[in-house]
Amino acid sequence: MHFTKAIVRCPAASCGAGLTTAQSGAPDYARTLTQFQAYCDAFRSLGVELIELPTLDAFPDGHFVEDVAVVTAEFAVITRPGAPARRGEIDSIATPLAAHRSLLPMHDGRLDGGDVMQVDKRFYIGLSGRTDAAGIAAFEALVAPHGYTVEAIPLEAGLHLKSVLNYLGDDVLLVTEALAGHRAFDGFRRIVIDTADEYACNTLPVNGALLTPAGYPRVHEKIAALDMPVHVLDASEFHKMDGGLTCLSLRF
Ligand code: CIR
Repeated sequence: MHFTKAIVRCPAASCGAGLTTAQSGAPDYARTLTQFQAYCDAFRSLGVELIELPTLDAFPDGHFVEDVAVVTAEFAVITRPGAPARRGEIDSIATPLAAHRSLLPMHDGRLDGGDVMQVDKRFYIGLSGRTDAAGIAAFEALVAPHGYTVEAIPLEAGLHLKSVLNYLGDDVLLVTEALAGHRAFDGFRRIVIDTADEYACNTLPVNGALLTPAGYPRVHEKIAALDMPVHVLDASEFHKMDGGLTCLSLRF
């Protein structure tokens, strides 16, 4: 899919107070902003116009905009984030999205956009600590009338499905060892990455290029075989917040 726009939100000074399981110390705010700007520059260089939302000091995870909405060619689902502390973020995403898509708000269950991987008209949704069966059912009820199908993928590890699995286009998946053998992915060409490199599984395709985190040479070598331009981005501060490159934008 060719993206013309992406919604991003600059991290707030409070970002170090967000949820995280990573035990790698507090993010450095100046470095966070530098890494965020490099991320935005990569999008612009790939022809994507950015819609930049104001910082949300009251929501330290508010820059992970991917979790509060799922945007398709026809509509945008407004999710019910699994972490109660993040639920208030939806109010500030609905208005900017309404200018571009009709909105389908979820009213039941829990679901984070980071658990939703779209491949054409099919959604693979992680059943995770953030997304439950009721959330997946509520999501399916919203998207099925538009011709989309849904498959739940139980997760044993990882925050979100897209922490361990991403679709790079042309039937190619980047997937960790743990999930590579799942029968749902039999029909795909799978690039399997070691558990030690899991963070780089969160590699994001944008308009024929790949955005991937710095520090994972084994993954860089594997994706080089796809013959797509690769933008290696320092994401160390977002890693400390349990966030990756996909979480920082909503593309459409
Ligand atoms: C959280 O725990 O909700 C944030 N600190 C990280 C969210 C990352 N989002 C994503 O992977 N889609």
